[in-house]
Amino acid sequence: MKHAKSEELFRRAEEIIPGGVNSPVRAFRSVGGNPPFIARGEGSHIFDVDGNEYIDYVGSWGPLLLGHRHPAILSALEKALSIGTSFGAPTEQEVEMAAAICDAAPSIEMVRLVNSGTEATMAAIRVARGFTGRDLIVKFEGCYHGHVDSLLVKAGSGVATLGIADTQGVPKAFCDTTIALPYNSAEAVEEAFRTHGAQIAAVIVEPIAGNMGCVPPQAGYLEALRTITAQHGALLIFDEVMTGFRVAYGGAQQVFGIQPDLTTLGKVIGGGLPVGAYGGRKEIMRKVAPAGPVYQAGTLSGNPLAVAAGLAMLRYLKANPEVYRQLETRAATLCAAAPQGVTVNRVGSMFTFFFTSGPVTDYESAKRSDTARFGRFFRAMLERGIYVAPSQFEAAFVSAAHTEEDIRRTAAAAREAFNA
Ligand code: KE4
Repeated sequence: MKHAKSEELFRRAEEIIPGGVNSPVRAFRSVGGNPPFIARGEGSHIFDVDGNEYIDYVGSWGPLLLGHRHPAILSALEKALSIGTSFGAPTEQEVEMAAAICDAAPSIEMVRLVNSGTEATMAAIRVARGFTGRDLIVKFEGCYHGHVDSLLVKAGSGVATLGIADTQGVPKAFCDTTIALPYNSAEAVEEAFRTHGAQIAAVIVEPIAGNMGCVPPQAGYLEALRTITAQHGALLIFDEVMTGFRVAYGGAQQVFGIQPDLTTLGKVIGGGLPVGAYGGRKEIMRKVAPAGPVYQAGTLSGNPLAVAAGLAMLRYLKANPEVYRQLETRAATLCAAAPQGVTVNRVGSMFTFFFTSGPVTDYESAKRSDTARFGRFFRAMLERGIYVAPSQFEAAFVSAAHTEEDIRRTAAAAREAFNA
């Protein structure tokens, strides 16, 4: 494959954008080589500026559950464009969007739209602190909840990818309000609450971790979090930015039958445009300004174009539930291609090939993966026209646009690339 134009663009980009990218994981730092610059997407494929074509398993890191340029999303956007781009005032479709989110998840009785997953988690922990009057937050090693100052402690995703112990620029005092525990250990949570229970405002968790690579909750784990937080008067926050509307229409909380107190959403609910959301029980959400004393705001929150795309996505998924069965089937077929010695974790259409004999149940076991071998696998797949997540510590995604032929081609490429 030729990459001359991408290489030239990357050289220019590195001069005027940190690392040449607008989000660290896009820079390919942990897998080697420089990223192709994307010219366009169509369905399950993307095309770079040098004319190379790839089957895309990143899907904008999760939002594109229906693939690139789905007609339902495009027509909603064209219609929205005909009335304007932004008003900074309430619109009818924001009410429809709130109703669609509340309809999908019974635990969400009231919801606020924001512009990213980071804003959603930042607001959710602030509301939890305001509601409980407590300061401490429990998170889990390897989980990533966006670049919220106090949550960038032992975080996953780009932080794990770059091997940054913890980011600079966050005052120790902020980190001291966060208790980071191993994922999938109920005992660690029980111990933390025995010691700090009266000061813990909330536990925030990826109900299916995606940011250390895909790591499902072990049997009973989420139930234990629900029981322990309720016992101690702390809130349980499900960060479903990645899992929301992906693993089921009702998200991971539907799959596992757990009702959190607050849920954060993003990615899929924007249909590829910037939308985040946080919501939960009315008695909690009524704390949010202007209804209550917890302040949170946003110039473009509920933006008409973003909400149009998101609402079209949610309405399409509600009307076509068979999408989830297709996602399951396609992803299961693809993951069956993994050889001995590679641990595959998958829930629905989110998956990770860990280059370790496994099992991978938490951040420590994920970090035992051979990241150099993952890098060789990634580059071999890219050369074969397959674009998986450029990090061992990320999830990859199958979309409803991926065809049986896509899966067959990808499995064939993987069988060669696993031994690169
Ligand atoms: P954003 O602020 O990037 O919209 O959302 C932050 C976030 C919050 N919670 C979860 C569970 C998330 O997965 C994310 C963002 N995910 C990463 C990929 N694993 C975004 C990709 C990137 O940082 O470029």
